[in-house]
Amino acid sequence: MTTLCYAKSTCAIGIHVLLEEIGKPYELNIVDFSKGEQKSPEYKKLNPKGKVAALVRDDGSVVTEYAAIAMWLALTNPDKKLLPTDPEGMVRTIEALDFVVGTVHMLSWRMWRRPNLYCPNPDELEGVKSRGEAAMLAGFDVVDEQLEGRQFLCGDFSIADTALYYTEYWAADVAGFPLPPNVQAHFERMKQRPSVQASRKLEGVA
Ligand SMILES: N[C@@H](CCC(=O)N[C@@H](CS)C(=O)NCC(=O)O)C(=O)O
Repeated sequence: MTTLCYAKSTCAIGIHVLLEEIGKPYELNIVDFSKGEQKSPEYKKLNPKGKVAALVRDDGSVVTEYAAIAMWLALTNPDKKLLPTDPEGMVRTIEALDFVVGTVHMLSWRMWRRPNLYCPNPDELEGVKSRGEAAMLAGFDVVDEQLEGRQFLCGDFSIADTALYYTEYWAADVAGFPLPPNVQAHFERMKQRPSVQASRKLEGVA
């Protein structure tokens, strides 16, 4: 059965939301970061990168990287309309998703969350965190403009919105950063979806 390698408070949250949107049976392989399981030889046999999310497909093959997993799920479940089929719609969706994953998550949040990976000097950690926070909020400002007059990032709900949701969750619920108005409204809209409610239940947040 399709299995999502998942750890709490990680970007795998967004893939979990997608699996809930699709509604087909799946399993979770909970990877316990507090025990370092993501770097264990056993897990690295599944994903040599030692990261989540990773999706084990029905044939046992593994897909990693948020965009690739999300595209796979969207393309193999076309009835769920998670990715536009016209070239312009598709490219705009990937553009929005990649900005969230590549910039808001990887180049901003990660710096705030794990400043020690960027700087060995303990005296400079707070400065690194501040730069990560500023970069994340600047990223949300870009997203805020894109959301002006829209319910979802690319008009209709898509895989890009699930990526935005996990970064909103981190910013608002984990870090307590203020979200700009359109992003906050998107976050509230996402929390109305049963898929996101299932995610929040798993994460243990209201
Ligand atoms: N570029 C990857 C990023 C995956 C990633 O960084 N995952 C983090 C959790 S959000 C992780 O597994 N980190 C484990 C570690 O660094 O030890 C993707 O798009 O899926």
